[in-house]
Amino acid sequence: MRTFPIAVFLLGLIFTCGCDRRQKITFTENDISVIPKPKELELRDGAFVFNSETVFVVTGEEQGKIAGILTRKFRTVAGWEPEIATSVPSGNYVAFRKDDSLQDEAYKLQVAENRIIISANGYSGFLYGLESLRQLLPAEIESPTLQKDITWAVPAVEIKDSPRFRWRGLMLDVSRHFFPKEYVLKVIDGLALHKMNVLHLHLVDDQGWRIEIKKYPKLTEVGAYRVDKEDMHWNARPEPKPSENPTYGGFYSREDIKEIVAYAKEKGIEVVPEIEMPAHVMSAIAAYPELSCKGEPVMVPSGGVWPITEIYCAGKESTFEFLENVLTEVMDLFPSKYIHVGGDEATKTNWESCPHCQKRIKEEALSGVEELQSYFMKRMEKFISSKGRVMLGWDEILEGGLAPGATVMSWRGIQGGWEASEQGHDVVMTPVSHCYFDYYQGPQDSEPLAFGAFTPLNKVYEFDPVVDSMSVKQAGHVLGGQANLWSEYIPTTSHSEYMIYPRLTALAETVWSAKEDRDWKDFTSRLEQMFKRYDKLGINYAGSAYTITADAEVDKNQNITIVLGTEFPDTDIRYVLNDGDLSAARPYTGPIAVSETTTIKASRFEDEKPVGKSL
Ligand code: TNX
Repeated sequence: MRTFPIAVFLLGLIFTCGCDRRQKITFTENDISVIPKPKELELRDGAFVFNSETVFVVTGEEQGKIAGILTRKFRTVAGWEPEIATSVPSGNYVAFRKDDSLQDEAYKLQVAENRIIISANGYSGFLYGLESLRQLLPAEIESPTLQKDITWAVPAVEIKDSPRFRWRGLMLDVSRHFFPKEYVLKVIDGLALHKMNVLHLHLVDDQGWRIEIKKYPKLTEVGAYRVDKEDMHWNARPEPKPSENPTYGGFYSREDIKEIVAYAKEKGIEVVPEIEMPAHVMSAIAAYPELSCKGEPVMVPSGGVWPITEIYCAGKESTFEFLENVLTEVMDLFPSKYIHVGGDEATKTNWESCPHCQKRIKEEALSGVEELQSYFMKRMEKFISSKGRVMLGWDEILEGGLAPGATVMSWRGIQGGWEASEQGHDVVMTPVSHCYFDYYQGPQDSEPLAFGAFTPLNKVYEFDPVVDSMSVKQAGHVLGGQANLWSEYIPTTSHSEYMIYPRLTALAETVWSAKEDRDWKDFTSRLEQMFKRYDKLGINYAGSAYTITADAEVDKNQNITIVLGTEFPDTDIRYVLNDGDLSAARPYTGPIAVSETTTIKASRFEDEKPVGKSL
């Protein structure tokens, strides 16, 4: 990575050459804030300026689709739309060039004053080249309305870029709370902006079955709805009574799923379905009680259930027949290489006392219920791999022996991923320590209710899917990383966005960019530019990283000082003591000494004005 002078020169119009577009505009590196950070970026002199005469030159329908993503934006914000053509004009064009020497997903973006060339070996590379180009344009390109007096200039650069990991994912739990299809499509747009390429949909859990299955209509008729107890804390919701009406919920029809999958594909994203088993399935058992050991009726729970004992029976053949039928329909709808079958958090007390399960243990010469779960998962793995797909499961699938072709998603920490990779299996790292976006991202008293643990932005930025203690061989099995957004405490789409952004921005950089390029200060300054894009895109991101925190420090002489800070370096914090007014605030330059009861009022300032939450 080269460094460039920091001073900002915007020389504006130095010369105009007959046509409007040959303006001389000079950018500096500070004007460039692409996230995730490209591998190599060289700033050149000058700029390319888009105008109504600009042409996108494509070969074939796929490139046309990619070009359309940006040309449509110009239609909205500029009132004109660059033409998409197949022949190269003399200048003022963006051309896609196939370059088979580049690896999958890699791209080269060359911006010169008279033309832009995006080179790649295929769809994803072209798409990522375009996404980088989009981030080089003024943030107004993201606006939903016509923008006046904007010069659509892009700095002359040469970018050579490719991802560090091939799995760059986000999981949405659409079971604990259901989110409409339109929101899922919006999340896909957000993922594409960050060059993420996997959307994992957690479609099944105790509190709701969210995908239409033709052969088992009750899964959604019954399993998709619960008694509405949304006014109560998730873990304080009483068991529903048969007299109560299940009205709260929803599901994706087959048509919805097809639309989501197709939309995601256009944005370079694979949608990986998760069909949980053998636990987290009370919604299915509510629909078809015979799937459990006891076969007794249950209702879809309205909130938390712990421990999870109401699970599929692993003894009856009919359970496997059901699951194979369900997975067959799921695989018809999702072309993804990976099919996630959950496997987590099964409490197997019912298996201990179930005659069917005990018979199975005996017949298969298994050591007990742990190995019975392993039998269960191995059977599913055989079925899934017979269809040419790869089974993926949470790290519990290691217990009692891992199925031969399985890939492991390591969530309880890194240990599962470590072990599975040592056994020669591929892994996706999603440790709770860095990747759980249902955890708090700021001080609890200034945040909406969340799962009671803490994953601030800077913690996410420290994530590394490869652990130091892994051998080179193990590291080779790490496909990448993923954030998980469990939705027990997230009832609305705007709240969901709040939990995703900007932590997704940090995660995207950890799974795309080179590890040695990680630089918190540089990241936060680029992030501030990204916030402008989020504003225009109507994304409800969290400003939690700006929240001012106060820590008291006591030295050995009992002197007390108060340290103020935010997650952002160089924040302009100002404060007043006791009853002072913020308009008279003085800049915070270091720890504040206090010797008696003192009230400190502090705020972040921008352009001499207090912004965000004050403390
Ligand atoms: C653990 S991660 C779970 C989920 C919860 C989550 C809450 C995993 C495989 N299981 O069922 O929603 O914790 O953070």
